Amino acid sequence: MNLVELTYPSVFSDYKTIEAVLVCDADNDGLADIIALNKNADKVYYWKNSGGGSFAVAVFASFEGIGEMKDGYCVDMDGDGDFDLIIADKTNGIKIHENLGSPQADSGGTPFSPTPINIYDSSSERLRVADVDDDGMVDIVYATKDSPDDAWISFNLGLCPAGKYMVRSVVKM
Ligand SMILES: [Ca+2]
Ligand SMILES: [Ca+2]
Ligand SMILES: [Ca+2]
Repeated sequence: MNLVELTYPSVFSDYKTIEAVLVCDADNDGLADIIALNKNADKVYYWKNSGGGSFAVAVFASFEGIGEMKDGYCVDMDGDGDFDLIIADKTNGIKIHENLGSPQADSGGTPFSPTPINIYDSSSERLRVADVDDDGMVDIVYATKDSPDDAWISFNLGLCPAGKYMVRSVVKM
């Protein structure tokens, strides 16, 4: 097999404190967009994929409850067909920003709600998602600084009558 060196465009540079880079089709147009979490600037950066290898200029979103972001994940938490944004924050814990389906002025033009759904309120640095209990709904597995020897799970309970999804309180492993 012959390997070739690829050239590639630089989507972002000079962002020195980005802690996590996420890729998902946030605006549901069939093209993967880029989201970066800046731990020191308290900002979520969002590059919309314009097609043909180019990306729109980043927008900078400030969400409620952001302190020092360390990790994140994009996944459809509520099963409505769009990617929601989960953030693990060293200061403020685990929060979900629901994808509302259209650009939100209060969240820098991203489709994510600026107001989070709180999952866990204390220091969290890493998270993963999986349907741990095999009920068809994605659950959140994470580590916290308060309890460094343990992993925790928040189980997704799905839609409640008000049309919002809920997550059961943490289960210590
Ligand atoms: Ca897109
Ligand atoms: Ca969703
Ligand atoms: Ca589940």
